[in-house]
Amino acid sequence: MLWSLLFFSLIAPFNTESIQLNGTETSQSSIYEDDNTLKYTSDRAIDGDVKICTNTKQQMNSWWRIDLMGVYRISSIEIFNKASVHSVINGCEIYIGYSPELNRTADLKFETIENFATDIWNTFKGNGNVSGRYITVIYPKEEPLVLCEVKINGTKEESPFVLIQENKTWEEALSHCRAQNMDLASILDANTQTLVGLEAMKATTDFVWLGLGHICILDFWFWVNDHCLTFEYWAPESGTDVCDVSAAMEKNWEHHWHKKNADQQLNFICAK
Ligand SMILES: *[C@@H]1O[C@H](CO)[C@@H](O)[C@H](O)[C@H]1NC(C)=O
Ligand SMILES: *[C@@H]1O[C@H](CO)[C@@H](O)[C@H](O)[C@H]1NC(C)=O
Ligand SMILES: *[C@@H]1O[C@H](CO)[C@@H](O)[C@H](O)[C@H]1NC(C)=O
Ligand SMILES: *[C@@H]1O[C@H](CO)[C@@H](O)[C@H](O)[C@H]1NC(C)=O
Ligand SMILES: *[C@@H]1O[C@H](CO)[C@@H](O)[C@H](O)[C@H]1NC(C)=O
Ligand SMILES: [Ca+2]
Repeated sequence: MLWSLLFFSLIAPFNTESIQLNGTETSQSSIYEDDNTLKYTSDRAIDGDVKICTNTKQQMNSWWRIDLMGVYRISSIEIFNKASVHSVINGCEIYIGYSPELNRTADLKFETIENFATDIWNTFKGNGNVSGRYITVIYPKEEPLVLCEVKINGTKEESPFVLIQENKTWEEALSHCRAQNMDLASILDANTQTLVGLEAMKATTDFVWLGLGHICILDFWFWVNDHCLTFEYWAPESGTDVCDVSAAMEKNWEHHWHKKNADQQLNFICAK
């Protein structure tokens, strides 16, 4: 009994799980097509078969990317390539981040691939403490990128946000959250922006209310829970400030914020 307690307390900090990749989305810079018109698409890196591979065209900065559909702290990334032409991928860089756009400046580098060996699993551990939603493998050379199979371990970050699939004005939405001891969601950084975005994807309306209100006469934006507006993610064409607007996040893709008439009836996101 004591021994097992000791055992678990010793291994607990290093506990990680293999991430289920079947609900994720992959993409890559281009798709190589062979003489039989077989397309070497990005999903072939997570199909469970080490003999079936992705392959981009030969180009500078070829990349492969996975959207984990959640925020994870990544503890290891394993890559298997069967021996064949272009299968040694030394020099590739692995990035982890929150940016829906491919942007190496915004992302954190996990590791640069070195000493890559074919026909075995190559394990990359980074520094064991990098979080994000997107993992990108970039080849900063003029080479095609080949990946036969990728496995990822990490810990999923619990989200404090919950989408309410009811259509309400901004004021009604705020009351609804508060009646349940919650508040309309505040976004303070790229991490919370991503967690809120993941909830917004489930909405039945094209936009969802955030806890970001506007005082017209002062032209002042405020989070309903009094946090300072330090991080901003307005759509480029979100418009000039007019009266009676509040901020809503777009359901799709980049999850930019828009200024919407506060009387519109939208789904909304509460924070626990
Ligand atoms: C990933 O996690 C699985 C358990 O889910 C474990 O068996 C495997 O050894 C882990 N891989 C690494 C590289 O730590
Ligand atoms: C992924 O696979 C697991 C186990 O086979 C299953 O429980 C889960 O529902 C699947 N998820 C998706 C999004 O398909
Ligand atoms: C990439 O990210 C950096 C840092 O977040 C940002 O300043 C820059 O505008 C981004 N570039 C693009 C093209 O989005
Ligand atoms: C991981 O990083 C976060 C934020 O960057 C930091 O707060 C935390 O202490 C780090 N944890 C470990 C175990 O290094
Ligand atoms: C909310 O509005 C959307 C879009 O107009 C609609 O599809 C959905 O059924 C509405 N939901 C409810 C609960 O009324
Ligand atoms: Ca495969």
